[in-house]
Amino acid sequence: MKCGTVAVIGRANAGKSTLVNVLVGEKVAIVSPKPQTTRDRILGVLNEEGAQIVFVDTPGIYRSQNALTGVMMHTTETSAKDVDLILFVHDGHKGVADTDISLMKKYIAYGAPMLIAYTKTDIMPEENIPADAKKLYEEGVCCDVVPVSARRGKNIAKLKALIREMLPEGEPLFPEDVVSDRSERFMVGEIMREKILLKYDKEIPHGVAVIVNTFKKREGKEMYDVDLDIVCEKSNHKAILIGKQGSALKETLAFARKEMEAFLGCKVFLTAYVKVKDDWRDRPELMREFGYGKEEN
Ligand SMILES: Nc1nc2c(ncn2[C@@H]2O[C@H](COP(=O)(O)OP(=O)(O)O)[C@@H](O)[C@H]2O)c(=O)[nH]1
Ligand SMILES: [Mg+2]
Repeated sequence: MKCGTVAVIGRANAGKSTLVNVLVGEKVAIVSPKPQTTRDRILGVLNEEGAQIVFVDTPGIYRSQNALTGVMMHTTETSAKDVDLILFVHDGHKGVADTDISLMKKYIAYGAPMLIAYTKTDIMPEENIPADAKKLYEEGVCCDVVPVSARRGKNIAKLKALIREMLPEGEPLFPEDVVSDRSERFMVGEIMREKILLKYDKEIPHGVAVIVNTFKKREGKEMYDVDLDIVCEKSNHKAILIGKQGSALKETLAFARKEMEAFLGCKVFLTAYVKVKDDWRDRPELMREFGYGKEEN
């Protein structure tokens, strides 16, 4: 059968995690309009008749600003090596700049076959697509370009078929019922972080880490107890996260709990405390404590 790993590479916010979720058919990675949403390497596994495709969602391509983005960029780079295929995700509605072309060429040079998913075609004029494809071809980006919309599900079947074709024959790496290498415990923390990314503005979400202290099913009950620490970088951020008489936090927790319940298929009793750890994103020992830069969580 066709089996292999596909590294999903591209700029921050290009739409990588959204595309991986759509390809896998389940939410394996959180998504938000803010860059730096994905901090870890996450595997999403697509099982089909005669094929297993393992997508490696990555944090994306960054210029390193602090120790955390440094680790994130390192994760992206190591993920792009030793895979069967690189799926380069390009945000089509932003056009094609010379810097995009040099990035694409850089990853082609890594040696694995490459395919470009030119995404977000739902929010751009259709006539730009052939012009951009021509530009890529003329500039020597020698691989297939597939225009898709992850949001609308457009051309996803075609992309999947092409990926499948390009993978080698082999044995599956995961059991058939596995969709992600991440635990439910990890996803619950990520769901919390996604809701914070969606609800708060500016620099607050980027400085937030979520630590899962408790993730436990109640004995004999269809219910999970989840206790989290929401760690932020500054005490004024803590005040904003909590809001007047706790109102902002309450809303965010309710929002997160709803999705956790849908994800786990049962009730969740959610508690969370907001803590401040000054500038943790520049403190490698704290980053490690929060689980960043490790292969597994
Ligand atoms: N209109 C449109 N928006 C998209 C599409 N794919 C992703 N997005 C949005 O782009 C933003 C970044 O997506 P995300 O998957 O987190 O990007 P990543 O940083 O590359 O993983 C989110 O707000 C998504 O909802 C698409 O096909 N069409
Ligand atoms: Mg992402």
